[in-house]
This record gives sequence, structure tokens and C-alpha cells, in this order.
Amino acid sequence: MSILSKRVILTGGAGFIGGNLVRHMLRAGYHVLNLDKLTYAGNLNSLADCKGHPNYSFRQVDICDVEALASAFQDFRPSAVMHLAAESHVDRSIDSPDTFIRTNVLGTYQLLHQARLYWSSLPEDQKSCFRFLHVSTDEVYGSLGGEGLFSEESRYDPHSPYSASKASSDHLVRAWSSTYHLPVLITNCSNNYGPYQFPEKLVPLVILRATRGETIPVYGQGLNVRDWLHVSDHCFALQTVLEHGECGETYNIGGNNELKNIEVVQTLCDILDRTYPAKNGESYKSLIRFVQDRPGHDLRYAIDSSKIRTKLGWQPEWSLSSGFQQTVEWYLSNKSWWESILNGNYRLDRLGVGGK
Ligand code: NAD
Ligand code: TDX
Repeated sequence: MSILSKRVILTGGAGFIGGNLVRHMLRAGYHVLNLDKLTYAGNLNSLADCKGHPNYSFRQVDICDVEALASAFQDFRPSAVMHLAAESHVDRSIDSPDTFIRTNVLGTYQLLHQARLYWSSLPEDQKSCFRFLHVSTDEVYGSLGGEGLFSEESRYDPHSPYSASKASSDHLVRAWSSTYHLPVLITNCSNNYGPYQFPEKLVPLVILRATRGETIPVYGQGLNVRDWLHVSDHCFALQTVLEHGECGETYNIGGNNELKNIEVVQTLCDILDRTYPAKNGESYKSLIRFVQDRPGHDLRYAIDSSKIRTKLGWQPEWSLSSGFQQTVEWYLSNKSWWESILNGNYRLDRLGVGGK
């Protein structure tokens, strides 16, 4: 990809991974048009430092809005799309699956359709360089037992409305590759953590509830396992796949950092005990409570990321201990960012306990 063609439409850029990726791609010399609907999870405060950057622009766009998408493609003339816009929280998908189907399935369809119309109109040299990178999740593969890893060949077996909607979107992207030869790439990544994550997710939820002296809810017995990756390592992986991935291929991304949820919570409490000791002198672990399990809770996710490591040379830079430490410190020093969220509708409450 030549420097002149580094023009990316990035959807969902006001979210957690999207915001980190906007910053990452600007640093890598790209022009970025961020298309985001600004749902509860979209937050332009996360991009305050990008405002005014000569290579950055933003449009408040719903990816289901055909006209808005069409004019974004025509006006910006991208050389690539990085598609992250989605409803992303499993617990919310249990309460209200409809928005997940709308955005993740229908929205991805509309984006693919508009991308294809635009791509078809390009001259041959630009057409062959164009890429549509679809950012997806390891949750499409379902749940592992005690052994084994998800590879790119693993069977799809999604269990939550969220993962089923992401699986559907992956299938649509593959269909656009097979049927229309749209040059697509798909990534399936494990659990991300790091700065700017909306506090409904486990890591920020634990940090914020603990420092506010509130109980820390651990679903079931806390024995479910997730594979954790720092968001900046995910961003590097996405740039790597965009620039060097083979069209039509899928790349799994993971950190080889498997932890039981209870271990995640205890590790975060240990870091907080050292970094921000509780005023009553007790360990934050005294706030841990085992609560009703998530319905359909997948037991274990673990990623075999050898394909992206061996074929594209990517590897994560953050260790779990340094990444968790940095994340705790970020939330402690960016109180105004999360306070403005908690002054809205979301107050760190339990979500997804059975559907409405
Ligand atoms: P997030 O919820 O923090 O952000 C999602 C963003 O998408 C928000 O800015 C929101 O406003 C925007 N959005 C939602 N609906 C939209 C619509 N209809 N039109 C335009 N914008 C819309 O999510 P995240 O954690 O940053 O995840 C980003 C992507 O990465 C998602 O596709 C998710 O499935 C995938 N992913 C996330 C993780 C993770 O651990 N967070 C892991 C693997 C894959
Ligand atoms: O309060 C909690 N207590 C708890 O025990 C919360 C919010 C979660 N959990 C458990 C459920 C999961 O096993 O912690 C684990 C992590 O939960 P989440 O942070 O909600 O993430 P998860 O459901 O694993 O999904 C995440 O990783 C894959 C992202 O939200 C998805 O967008 C991504 O695709």
C-alpha cells in the first residue's frame, strides 16, 4: 500500500478498541474517517487528543444508514475499511438482542454492500489494493472444555445473541468474498483490556467498583476462562493484517494469557492494594461476591494465534502483569473520563440476568 493510498474508513472509532485504533492508525501515517453512531458505548471524549489532527475526521453515522454510508465512501474515497462498529456486550445482548441483530448483522450487510459498490467503481490498480477488514471475536467458536485452543479452522458454535450476531456478520463477509470477490480479511480476537474500555466490561468494572468501595460481582464460581490481550497489541495486529494479510483469510489474535475470572479479579485487587490502598486498610478482595451466573456462560475461550505469528510476524508486547498495572493506573488517573460516563444512564449495575 503506498503512502498516498493510506485512507481508512474506520467504523466504531468512538468505542474502546476503535478509539485506540484511530490513534494507532494516525500514528502509522493513515488518514482516518471515523464513522460512529455514538451509542451509549461511543464517546468522543476518548478522542479528544485527535480532534484537530489534520488526518482525522469524524461523521456521526449509523452503519444501517445507506445514504450516509454511500456519501462517506464517495467523499472520502478510502483505500480500506476497518469495521469495528458493533454492539459488543454479551450481557446486554441477553437483555436486548434486537439492537445486536440490527447493527451487527444488518449494519454489516449495509456496509459490505456500500463497500462493494464503491470498490467496483475503482480503477483496476486501486481495486486490487482495496481491503475490507472485519474485526470479530473468538466467541464465534463457542466454548472450550479444559483442553484445546480455537484455530481458524474451528467450527462456528456461538451461544449468546452477541456471538451469534458476530458469527452471522463473519459469514456475510465471507460470502461477499466468495460471491463478489470483495477483498476481505477477518480477524477473531480474544478479550481485550486497556484504556478507554466502557466500564460494563469485567476489568474496568472491577477497578471502578472496588475503588468506590462497592462489591465486586463474580459470575458463578469465577472459574470461566478468558484469554486476555492488551488493546494496543490488538491494534498492532489489525494494522499488520490490513497491510500484510492474504485476501479472503482469517487470522485469530490472542495473547496466550489464559486466566480464570477469579484470578483476573484477584490480580486486579492485588494491584489496587499496592497502588491505591483502601482507606479502611482491608484488601479489596474482601469486596468479592459470587453472584448468579450469566445465562449460557461459555466456560473457556483460548486462541491459537500461531497463524498471525508465523505468517505475518505479529507478536504481543504487553505482559499481563504490566498491562493490568498500566490499565489500573490509567483508570485511577482518568477519573473525569469515567465519571462523565457514570453520570449518565449506566451506574455499574448488573446486566443480563435472564432477559426481559
Ligand atoms: P465498544 O462497544 O466499546 O464500541 C463499539 C462502537 O461502535 C461504539 O463507539 C458505538 O457507538 C459504535 N456503534 C454501535 N452501533 C453502531 C451503529 N449502528 N453504527 C455506527 N456505530 C455504531 O466495542 P469494542 O469493545 O471497542 O469492540 C469493537 C469491535 O471489536 C466489535 O466489533 C467487537 O465485536 C470486536 N471485539 C471486541 C473485543 C473486546 O474484548 N472488546 C474482542 C474481540 C472483538
Ligand atoms: O461483573 C462481571 N462479572 C463477571 O464475572 C462481568 C461484567 C463479567 N464477568 C465475567 C463474564 C466473563 O466470563 O467475566 C468474563 C468477562 O466478561 P466481559 O468483560 O463481559 O467479556 P466477555 O463476555 O468475555 O466478552 C468480551 O470479550 C470478547 C467482549 O465484551 C466481547 O465484545 C468480545 O468479543
